[in-house]
Amino acid sequence: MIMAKTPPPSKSSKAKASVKAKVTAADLSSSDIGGESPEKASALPADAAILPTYAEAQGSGGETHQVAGGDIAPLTTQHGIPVADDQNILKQGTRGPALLEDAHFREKMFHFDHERIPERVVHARGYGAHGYFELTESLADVTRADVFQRIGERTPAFVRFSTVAGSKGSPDLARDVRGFAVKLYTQEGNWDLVGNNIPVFFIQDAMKFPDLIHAAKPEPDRDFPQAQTAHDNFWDFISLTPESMHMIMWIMSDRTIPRSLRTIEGFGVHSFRFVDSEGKSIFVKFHWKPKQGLQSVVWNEAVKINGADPDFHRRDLWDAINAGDFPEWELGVQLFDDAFADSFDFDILDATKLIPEELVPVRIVGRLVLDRVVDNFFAETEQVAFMTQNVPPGIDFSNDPLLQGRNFSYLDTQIKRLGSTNFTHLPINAPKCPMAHFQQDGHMAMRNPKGRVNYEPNSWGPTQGGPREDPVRGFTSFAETVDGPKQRVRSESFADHYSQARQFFISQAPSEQKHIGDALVFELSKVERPDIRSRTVSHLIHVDAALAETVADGLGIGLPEAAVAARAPIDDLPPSNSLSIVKNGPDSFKGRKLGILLSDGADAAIFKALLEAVDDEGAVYEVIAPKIAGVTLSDGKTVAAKHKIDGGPSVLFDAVAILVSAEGAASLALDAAARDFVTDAFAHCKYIGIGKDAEAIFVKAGIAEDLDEACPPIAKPSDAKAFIQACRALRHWPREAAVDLDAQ
Ligand code: HDE
Repeated sequence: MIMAKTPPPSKSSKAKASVKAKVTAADLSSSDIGGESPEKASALPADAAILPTYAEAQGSGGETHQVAGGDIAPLTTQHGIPVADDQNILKQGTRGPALLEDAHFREKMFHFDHERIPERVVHARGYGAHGYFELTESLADVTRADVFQRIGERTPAFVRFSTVAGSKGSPDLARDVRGFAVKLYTQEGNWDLVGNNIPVFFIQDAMKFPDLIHAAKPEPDRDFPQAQTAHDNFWDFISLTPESMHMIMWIMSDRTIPRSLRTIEGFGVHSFRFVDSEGKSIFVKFHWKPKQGLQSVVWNEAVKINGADPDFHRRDLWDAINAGDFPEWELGVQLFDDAFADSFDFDILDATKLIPEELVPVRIVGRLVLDRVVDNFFAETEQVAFMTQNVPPGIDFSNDPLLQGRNFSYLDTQIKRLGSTNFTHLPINAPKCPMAHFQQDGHMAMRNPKGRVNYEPNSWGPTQGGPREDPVRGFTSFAETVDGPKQRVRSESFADHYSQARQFFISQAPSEQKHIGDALVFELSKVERPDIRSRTVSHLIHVDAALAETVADGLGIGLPEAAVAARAPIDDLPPSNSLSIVKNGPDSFKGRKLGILLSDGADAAIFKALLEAVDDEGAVYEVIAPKIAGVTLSDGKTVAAKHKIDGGPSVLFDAVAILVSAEGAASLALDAAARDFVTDAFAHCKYIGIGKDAEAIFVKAGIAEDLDEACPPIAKPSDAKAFIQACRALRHWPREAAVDLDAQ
């Protein structure tokens, strides 16, 4: 690299540089720097040190960006030509115009200009990881799918979690459905189980999907609100689409504000088919059940997490996998036949309905473990292409009109998004089993068939003629007999819109029911048109009269007339425990995070005991302190902090402990961020361990009088274990009544 220097340095002037102040850019006008003109050069003070070259300055902090003939591979262009200078455009002289001849610059800039691809039209924000699926129970009796034959066999997997409505840069804790898309690279082709963390959907027929998504996304004239359904267009569509009521109960529940991607369930949603080697078929619904248990945050916490750490979920997954705490899910199947389908109160082809586990138990047949983060986000998570139509032999579709529509959409969307029909050549999308076909050419073809033959049938024989159909091993659709007139119609068997919404609501724990009411009031309070608010409530009356009253009251409106129901709801469906998060939480604090607020002089023995207890439980901790450099404990040892207090609010932790000296407490009591730390933890019903001198903070925060049994003292080291064990309950829901006016 050439950097013009003026005047040329003599040995003596270099020596002076070490003792005299250097001339900085601020001392010179920009036109002075690097100038060639001798007049300008002479304007420098006689004893001025020479500015270092760019390379010298870069090197002064440690590594330099240049190596001359060393061991490190040289930077090259995309065509492999070694690059000597990656800092400066090729120009005429030192201050002249750039030259078109600079192929390296053009290549670098053009490539940059093309870096973005269209984000997914839905599920734009996502995060993926690699792992494997291991079969624990053979399903050979009901399906010929290769992946379900051999117990103990592992199939490579890639999973992408996502939110639905927000754009790629939206925050993780938006109230939204989570996508749970699994690609299993089976030995008979890729199987994409493209599911959600909710077992039902908003609509029954794919025809309505563009309308649903238009209504949920930012309103088209103003392009807001981003990543939220709390606006007129969404609720207008919903209130005019009663089939969405069951899904509405789910999305207004805490399912849509999960604590972690590791603590969500996954569902295939639709009824699929298994087909055995004799062509016999049985229906199947797929479930992923997290070993970590279900867990969510509360709404006020979600709002604050979005500000404190918009990447909360992706960071959590990244950290857990890198720490070796591999998230795991069990794969469960609900199997049922035509006789069950005929006797069921609802249509098994209707994706707004689920089959309660009490009616058809979930049989656990395998486990999914995520044990490797991606090497490159774009190459893997962004370019992965899931398609519902990717099912290997032995798995088939039902006639669910939503699934049928999806099977059209996904291939089309990948071609648009990835820009070529050859997206299957990308390593993340390529099958890991043998593959042979005659599809060829197109943009970015990387794997065209070898040899002379690119068609079939051909007469080039078994060695040169290429692949052939295999009627035995090949995919064969289930030979279902279907009859009827061609028509656009919704089956009468899809007409009950409220019964399962009600069943979901009555299956919730009291705190969960309260959250559903709160969420409805919150969302509808953001809706500007009163008629949309009351039309929504008119549907809730069919779900649960008390819920409708709570919401009407929260909005300050009278109870409207009940909506006209397409079919009278069944109001005595029994509650189902599997529908509640609280009833399916973990029984340990494993994989959870404790935030420890420390000050100088905090009790070292208690701190040590707390870390041991956290470790014993399989949990993790982070230290928050007034300064990022950390604190000096009572034994004189220093502990580095992970967060300065205003960068590590308590919303980032599952539980908190306050270990401070009396002096530390007195000074932290004056700090708004420290007071928020404890008041938020309290308001979000978290467990709070209170070190012996911490009281002043709680007094100043105004909650000292309210502290309850979930705020135990940690006055001595032996208290630490009991505190961490108490944290297993995750939240102290009875406190909600004390911190929420609506609950009093
Ligand atoms: Fe999707 N959906 N969807 N969807 N969906 C997409 O495909 C679509 C539906 C789901 O991490 C798109 O690659 C239609 C239900 C997930 O890459 C698109 C209909 C369920 C993901 C598309 C549905 C899902 C998508 C956008 C109704 C749960 C993210 C980008 C007929 C069972 C996959 C893309 C990933 C993505 C279409 C309904 C789940 C446009 C037409 C129901 C998890 O093809």
